Amino acid sequence: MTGDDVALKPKTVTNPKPERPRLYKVLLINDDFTPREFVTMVLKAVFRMSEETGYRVMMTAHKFGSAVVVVCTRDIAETKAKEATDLGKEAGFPLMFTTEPEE
Ligand code: TYC
Repeated sequence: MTGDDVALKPKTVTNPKPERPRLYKVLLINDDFTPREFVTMVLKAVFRMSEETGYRVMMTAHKFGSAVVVVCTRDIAETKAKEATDLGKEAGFPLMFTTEPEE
């Protein structure tokens, strides 16, 4: 037997498109203790925001309870959220950044 007579299964999926990686939001959560200036400083340091953008995002969380800081891959979102939360912890503040998948 040479194998020449084996019927090949027709290909059903031609060139499947590569899946786009799922995106995650980093959320800033309001609290009653972390000073506004400190929150703005963390947003500038970790998320490279300008003073104006950092202040605006901080005030959005302050008024509404939370604010979207950035949308990115899961890996980057989790690393940045931890880095920013740790800065608050080191300074003795309950500042919290969380991540969640985008719809
Ligand atoms: N609510 C805080 C205060 O009045 C400031 C603050 C804003 C804290 C946003 C956390 O995510 C936050 N000092």
